[in-house]
Amino acid sequence: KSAKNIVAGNWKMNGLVASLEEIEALATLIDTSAAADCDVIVCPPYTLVCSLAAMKKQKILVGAQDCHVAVSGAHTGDISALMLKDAGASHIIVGHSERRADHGETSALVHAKATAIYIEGLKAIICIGETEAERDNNQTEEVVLGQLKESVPDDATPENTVIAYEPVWAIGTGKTPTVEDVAEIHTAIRKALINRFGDVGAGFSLLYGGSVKPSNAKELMTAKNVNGALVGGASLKASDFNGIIEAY
Ligand code: G2H
Repeated sequence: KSAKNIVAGNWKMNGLVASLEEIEALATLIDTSAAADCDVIVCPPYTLVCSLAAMKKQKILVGAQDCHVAVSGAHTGDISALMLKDAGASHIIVGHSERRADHGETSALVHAKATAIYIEGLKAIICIGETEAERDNNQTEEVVLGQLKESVPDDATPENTVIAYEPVWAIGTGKTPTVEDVAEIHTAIRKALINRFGDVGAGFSLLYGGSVKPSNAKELMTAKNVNGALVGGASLKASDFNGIIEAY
């Protein structure tokens, strides 16, 4: 695999990590010593990006969970990519299915956010994935490749973009697709990237997300065209997150 391996934690809006003491305790326990061959990224809520980055914890890259498309302006409650860069973030997740569902975010908006992220020289983690109904209707590939096409800008490169495939029905549910299913859709994503970007398409890191835990990480991570994981629930407990990092 020529793409870089990545394990990224998405803390979402979890009370367990809502205070500085808690993130310090958690971040201190994250063990990246096994991560010789992969980048470790932690994406806390906005309010903790600055504190986590200030810890300068060796080998932990800091990310955010979303951003606005604009650099600044009258957008009450929003945060720009520039602000996140200033706070110490290197990566920003965009298009997570929870944002697509809770805030009606479209692939066109995700595309605009990724562009805003590139302008600041940061890296976008662009999420795509089908719902259970779409899967039951055999529309998985059509939906996922459609979101990929519309969400990923033409100036995406393996250096500024990571793709995360997260089947919506597997998020926080404990259910996961089979390794064969993951390999099949990741291979379809890889082919679409090579068709669009040429040989460079082989270099994009493709992460699997959805109920990844230490017990299934190894198997999921060895699937064809899987270069790592985007981890929600299991990233809130250092021992679980460390177990997933060790899967590399
Ligand atoms: C999918 C994932 C993290 P979880 O949203 O992005 O969450 O691992 O809890 O299913």
